[in-house]
Amino acid sequence: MINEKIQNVLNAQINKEFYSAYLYLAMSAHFDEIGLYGFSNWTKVQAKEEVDHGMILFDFIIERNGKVELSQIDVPETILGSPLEIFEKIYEHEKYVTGSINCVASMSDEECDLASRNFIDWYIAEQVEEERNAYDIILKLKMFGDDKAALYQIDKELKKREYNQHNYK
Ligand code: OFO
Repeated sequence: MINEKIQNVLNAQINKEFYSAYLYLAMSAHFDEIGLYGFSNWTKVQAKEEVDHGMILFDFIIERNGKVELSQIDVPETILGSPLEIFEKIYEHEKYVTGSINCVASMSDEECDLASRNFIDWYIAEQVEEERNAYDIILKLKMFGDDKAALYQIDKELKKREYNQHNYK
């Protein structure tokens, strides 16, 4: 059975993953409103992945005979700014989530909960990818974002992102 301290941080992490989904959905709606449909697609796909992240935690707590406790999801901030500013926010947010995942890992070590420690490794690797994906788009936007034709090309590229369900096992 999972210990209570780890159960609490995993439940808190579920909330953070679903908040992330809300945040990306708010961004997706904003990009739709201004006609950047590729950016909208990219952030919508990301929102679905965040739901997967939350559900993997949900299933793990149950698998460990623990108790899932869902809490209120905050309303995401109003999304304003250029695509570059929004992706800088995404990068900051993902760095925050990485910090939170790292805390779950070190707490699992402290509590000698090796099953949770092993489980959270998947998230540690996932966060490397999440940060890199956002950073990669920031680099493109910094290089070409002021040029409307280039922005149109980046938007077309982001339209190609497809959702693939994330599974832990
Ligand atoms: Fe779940 O990784 Fe982003 O927030």
